[in-house]
Amino acid sequence: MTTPALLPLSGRRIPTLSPGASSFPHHRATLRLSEKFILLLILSAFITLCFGAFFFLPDSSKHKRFDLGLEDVLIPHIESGKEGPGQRAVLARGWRTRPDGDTEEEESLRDKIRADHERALQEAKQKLRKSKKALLHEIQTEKARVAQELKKKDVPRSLPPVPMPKLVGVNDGDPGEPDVKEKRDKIREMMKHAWDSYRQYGWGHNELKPIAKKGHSTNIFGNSQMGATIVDALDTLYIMGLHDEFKDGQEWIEQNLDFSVNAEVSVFEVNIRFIGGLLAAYYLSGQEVFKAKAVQLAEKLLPAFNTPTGIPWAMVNLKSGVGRNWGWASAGSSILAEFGTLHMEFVHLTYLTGNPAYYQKVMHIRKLLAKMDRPNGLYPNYLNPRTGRWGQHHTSVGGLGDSFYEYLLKAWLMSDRTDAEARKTYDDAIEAIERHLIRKSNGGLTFIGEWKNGHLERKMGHLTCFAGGMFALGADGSPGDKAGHYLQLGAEIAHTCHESYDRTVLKLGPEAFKFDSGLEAVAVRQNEKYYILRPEVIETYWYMWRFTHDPKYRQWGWEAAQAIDKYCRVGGGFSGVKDVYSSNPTYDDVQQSFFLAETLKYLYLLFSSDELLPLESWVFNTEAHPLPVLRLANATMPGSQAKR
Ligand code: DMJ
Repeated sequence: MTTPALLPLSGRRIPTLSPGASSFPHHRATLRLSEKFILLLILSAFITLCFGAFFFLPDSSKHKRFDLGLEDVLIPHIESGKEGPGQRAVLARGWRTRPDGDTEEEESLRDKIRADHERALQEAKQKLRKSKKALLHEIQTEKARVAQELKKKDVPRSLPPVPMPKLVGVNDGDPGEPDVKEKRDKIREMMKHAWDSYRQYGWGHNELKPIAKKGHSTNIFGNSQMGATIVDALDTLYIMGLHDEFKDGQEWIEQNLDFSVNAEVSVFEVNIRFIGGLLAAYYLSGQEVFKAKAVQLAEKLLPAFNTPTGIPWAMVNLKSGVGRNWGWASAGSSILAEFGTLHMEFVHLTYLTGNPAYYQKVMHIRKLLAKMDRPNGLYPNYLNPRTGRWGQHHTSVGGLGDSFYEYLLKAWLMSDRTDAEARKTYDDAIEAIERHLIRKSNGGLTFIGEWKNGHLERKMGHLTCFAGGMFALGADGSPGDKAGHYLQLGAEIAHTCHESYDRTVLKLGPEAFKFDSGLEAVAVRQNEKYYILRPEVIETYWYMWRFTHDPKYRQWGWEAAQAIDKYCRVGGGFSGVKDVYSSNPTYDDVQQSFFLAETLKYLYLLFSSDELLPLESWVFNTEAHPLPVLRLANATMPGSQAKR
């Protein structure tokens, strides 16, 4: 269209001008210039018009589609005499094409477009008048606003209100007798030292290096800095009445605990320490923030269950949701004590949120295990989440197996003893364990060994010592007339584990001890002689104390507390020791978060009255976080049809 209009400007027509033109070359040239100028003006006016028409005229094709769409929806109803919902309003607004092809709405649409253009132009002009500094400031403010919005999206929707279970026994637990009170005060002082040191040197880090006086973390938390010690310690602080410290921890959680981190964490550890810790803090204090954070974190763990079998991966990346298993685990397996230690927390999550997903995930695991063959009735520690087959046939009530059995029993207790399936599974498993793994040493010590490919290894781990408490806790409700038997078994394990402490120089227990070749409850290998502030032996003392009130359990607990204070206490907190048989121990320089969550809590409870957190109303998760019994006798959990 433009090309023909430009042709006259070329030199080809100039020779055809009037004869006089040659005698007035300059004038002729002037005339030609004015001519060009006028043509140029006309041309630009024409182009402007075209552009104007292009931008300002409404897109009739869109209108056609819109009309068609509405008619498609409405006309069948009109013709059939049935008016669709809202149809009258649509017709009244006149969204039909008039015969002249123009509607009032089209006109008003055009006006609106014009007005919008005008406003945008004005805004742009105003912006350009501003200084560079003011513009930069505006951009920053806008960026901050968007970031804030995005953050808000991460906060879970407000959760449905649920009836709070009746909380019994959240009190001071004053033991009465002054000498017991004095011991309890000492434990509280130890907690203060551990907490204050972490507060000063490791705040916000997962754990503390009490000698180097700086933060510490292990691979179970990936490269995150999620304040594991704060979350793990909260309920202990609360129970001990350390309310300023509790508030301090709460504030940190409110302001800093963020799970949108690119970190690959252990699903099990994060569940028992973080979710368990947050839920317990929520129930004890009633502060909503803990519940909200627990749910936020739980949502981040759910992708770990996306495996062919629904058996979760051991680790999950909190940001990407990608899961995998530990490289050292038999043939890419998941670990029994890891995928089998989710039930308590996940049932509470469903209870608190009304979201059946958590309950369904753990019930699916239970159903799947129930269908599998078990060698000698025993559960191997390894299960491949891709194939659903057992890995190496290695069974343990210590590391890799322990809390799986614990959670079967506690699922039953937590359900107000209604989850009969859990109780039966526990009873069957314990029966097989007694038959194949529990023996008496030549010196008369009852121990729990490990089953490895058809033979019994006569070695017991510090971790296994928790089982004394478990047997005592499960005694009431055991099949037949075996309550006395299991209480006795608990007492025997407590005694054996006490021996493992008593036979060392430091009066602290080794990581593993043997019952072989004349050895009784002592460690042999150098790398089994360490004590890393673990709770299991003290945990068993506490359960045994609650069920028997035999004073020896308080006595043994006090011996352990004194040994910890004497040999593990350093300027910057408490440290593990590398050799409990050496009078001159070296430190491992780690203050484990479970020392505050479990070891000190069980000691404190040991020197408190039974009215503090009674076992009829509270069930402690495997990290010693108390969760209330859910008395749902006539109710069913949302989604109680287990599915993935
Ligand atoms: C804790 O994290 C838990 O008790 C877990 O079940 C096993 N071991 C550590 C403490 O030893």
